[in-house]
Amino acid sequence: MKSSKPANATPVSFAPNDSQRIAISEPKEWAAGIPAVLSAYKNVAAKAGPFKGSRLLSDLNQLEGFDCPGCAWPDPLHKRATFEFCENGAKAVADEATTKRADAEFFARHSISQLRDQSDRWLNNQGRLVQPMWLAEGAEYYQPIEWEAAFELISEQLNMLDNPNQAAFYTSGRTGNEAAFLYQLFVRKFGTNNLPDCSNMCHESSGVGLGETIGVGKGTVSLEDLEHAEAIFVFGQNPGSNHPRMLSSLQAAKRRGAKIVAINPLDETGLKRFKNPQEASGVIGNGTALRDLFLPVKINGDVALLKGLCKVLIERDSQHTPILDHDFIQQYCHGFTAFKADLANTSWQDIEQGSGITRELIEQAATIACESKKTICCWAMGMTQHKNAVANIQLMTNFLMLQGNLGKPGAGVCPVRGHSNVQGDRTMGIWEKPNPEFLDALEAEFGFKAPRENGVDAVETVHGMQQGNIKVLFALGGNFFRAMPDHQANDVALSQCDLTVQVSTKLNRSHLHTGKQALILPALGRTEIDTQQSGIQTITVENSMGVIQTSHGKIPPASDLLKSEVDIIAQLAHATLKNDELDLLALRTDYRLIRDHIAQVIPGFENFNQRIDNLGEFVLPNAVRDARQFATATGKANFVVHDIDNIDVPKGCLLMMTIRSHDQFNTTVYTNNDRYRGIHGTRKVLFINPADIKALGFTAGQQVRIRSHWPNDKVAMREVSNFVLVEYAIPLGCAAAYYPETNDLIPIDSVADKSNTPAYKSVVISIQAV
Ligand SMILES: Nc1nc2c(c(=O)[nH]1)N[C@H]1C(S)=C(S)[C@@H](COP(=O)(O)OP(=O)(O)OC[C@H]3O[C@@H](n4cnc5c(=O)[nH]c(N)nc54)[C@H](O)[C@@H]3O)O[C@H]1N2
Ligand SMILES: Nc1nc2c(c(=O)[nH]1)N[C@H]1C(S)=C(S)[C@@H](COP(=O)(O)OP(=O)(O)OC[C@H]3O[C@@H](n4cnc5c(=O)[nH]c(N)nc54)[C@H](O)[C@@H]3O)O[C@H]1N2
Ligand SMILES: [Mo]
Repeated sequence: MKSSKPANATPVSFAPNDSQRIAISEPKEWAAGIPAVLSAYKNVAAKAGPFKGSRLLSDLNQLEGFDCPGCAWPDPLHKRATFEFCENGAKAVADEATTKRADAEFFARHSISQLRDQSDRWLNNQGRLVQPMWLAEGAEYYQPIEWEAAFELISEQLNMLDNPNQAAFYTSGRTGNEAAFLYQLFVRKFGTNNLPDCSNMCHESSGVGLGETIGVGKGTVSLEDLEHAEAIFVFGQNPGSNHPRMLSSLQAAKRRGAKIVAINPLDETGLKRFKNPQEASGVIGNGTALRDLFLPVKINGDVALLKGLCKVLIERDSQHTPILDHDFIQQYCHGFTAFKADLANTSWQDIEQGSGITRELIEQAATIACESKKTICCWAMGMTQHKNAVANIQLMTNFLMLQGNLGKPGAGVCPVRGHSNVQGDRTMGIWEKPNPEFLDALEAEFGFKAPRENGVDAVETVHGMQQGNIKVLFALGGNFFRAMPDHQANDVALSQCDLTVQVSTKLNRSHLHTGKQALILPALGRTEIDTQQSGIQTITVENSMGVIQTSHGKIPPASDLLKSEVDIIAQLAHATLKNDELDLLALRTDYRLIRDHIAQVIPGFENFNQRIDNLGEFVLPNAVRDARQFATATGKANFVVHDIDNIDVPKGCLLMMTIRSHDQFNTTVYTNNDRYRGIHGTRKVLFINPADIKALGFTAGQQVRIRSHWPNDKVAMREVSNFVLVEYAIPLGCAAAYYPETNDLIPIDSVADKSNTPAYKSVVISIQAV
């Protein structure tokens, strides 16, 4: 059954063809409504079966149910509607609760190279992983392995390393707080801070940017604030697909008279009009118009746009009509004079050219800000995944600071997080750059010396593997290979590792691009009942607005062989840290014991168990929101000067962003459709302005190759093929394609300044005929 596999012998297919009957239609004018409800029920019924399916939906996001494994959008505090879920949450749940199984027999039938030729959709559709699998060195097929043997193999490889920094421990954002805390404790006891996570690819720029400007790397608003705001600016976000429940909050704000401004190269359907499926009028009526103003900013044009907005606010401010909050600026801010001087020196020509938005439109947006006493900026990946992403975040914060829109009801910053517990994992210490106070508290609680040297982030992990400095990659969830840019670099890097381990629920491409040996360890999902020695366990998560909530699995596990993430980490720690006096195995018997430790180590978690026993959820403190305290170097909220530094796009090239469709969760592709954008049957499309199609000498519907260009690229040519040109309302010179099919076009070194986040949304491309 086995054959030898020299690294990279087979041509690697990074975007296998998976197109069905392709149909392209006009983008939709409204989101949700009946089609969303039907889609939710159809998905759970088809994958989990009608009985289990409706049970799942009735437990989803309920106080006694489980937290949605989809996005991190919050639930209303201490109250829930009967149906507190969205279409895409239902898809995430259905996908986990599928009745299909990728078992040992499946792996015996499919070699690694055969599986590589399959699409992400096909891989995910094979069902739940149900037993530990091992890929021996040189083998073409995975084979079953006992849990004990798997832990022994990992501990043996870890203990063979010259030093602990030769291992990296990745986390994706579905991991609950208890598992995350235990994991970082194990990793630090093992002796490294090499804890890269999906945050490095996601909101890292927000954390870095906000840390410098306001001293808190998290958002400062609650759900209530959002619903009471007078103006909401939504930058670089597509909530209709990625945070559908946010539309209900926007609707509530609108009904109270708020104005909404959408800043996006695409006029996303979800921000146009919303038919709330919870309401009768949402089913039969016309729904609620959401955005009042749409600014079709050029990709990467937000710095220029924000400078324009701030410039108008300052120019319009006078004694007669005060626009700025001078008391706030005086008392709480630093650097205003330099910021004001920089804006005075920034010409309208540069602003218009850099943003692609006319002064007139920027003035209109500024008027909405001027008329509002409570403004919120929301944002997601459209702001964080560019070279100048940190500047984007800081200028949004500065824009709010001008009018004192921080630390008061109805106002503030709202970075909308991705994975359901990505924010919580960071709070629990999943961070390659831990702060000293955290490590001090960890040492005091557990009586050991924690490593103090910073570890590697996700991009540095690839570099480390490339250079042979990292030899073991352990991944708690996620799809590291596929989610990262530059598959060519990443494939070679991974193949040089001695061992790669994936703790997973579903089959994905990271199981196919591995180290010399590889393991798949199947884990319980969020929806499943987690039984340990002391009984059924509860876990906790932190949503995008700093609320800690409980989650209780409700359905029987997909297999008796599955282990919880807590159990897996405890057993791995036990096997690896052989003479450790702390009994990590004891902690898995009752997750309350882990929470007692968290309460001792992490500020804001005092009396953790009692508080969740009483109310099921509580709000973490936030110095900016609660007390207008800014833990920055100056002790104040900082205005920061940034130049307009647009990406240089050569003539004949376009700037491409990589985005999500309505039917995927990150690298998990459910179908080849993107209902709101009018795409059916394929993911290999390039959205492009009709005038650009013409100017470049192509025709709509034509199949093309996409090539990327980056001056410092070490790879001679990057190309993906058979993409269909789709005419779309997108600014001239811009294009969009889906992630992850286009990830190989992005060089590993093309990253954001300071945050090191891959610049997934600033890719210079050219198109060629096939
Ligand atoms: N159903 C579903 N839900 C999800 C996910 C999923 O894949 N599926 N993923 C989860 C995760 S991990 C995350 S991080 C979030 C992602 O949520 P989003 O950030 O909404 O996801 P993207 O599709 O990356 O969308 C980015 C948006 O930014 C815009 N954009 C791109 N470049 C620019 C720019 O330069 N300027 C401006 N102003 N806009 C720009 C794009 O047009 C697009 O509307 O969603 C989370 N929720
Ligand atoms: N080009 C491009 N690339 C991007 C982005 C982009 O916008 N453009 N976005 C980036 C962003 S924002 C993010 S967050 C990353 C996402 O990066 P990741 O978080 O690494 O990727 P996911 O696709 O969310 O991971 C999916 C896998 O997680 C596993 N899984 C699901 N649930 C569980 C669970 O409960 N437990 C365990 N152990 N495993 C589970 C399943 O096996 C599934 O196949 O991708 C990044 N990559
Ligand atoms: Mo994300």
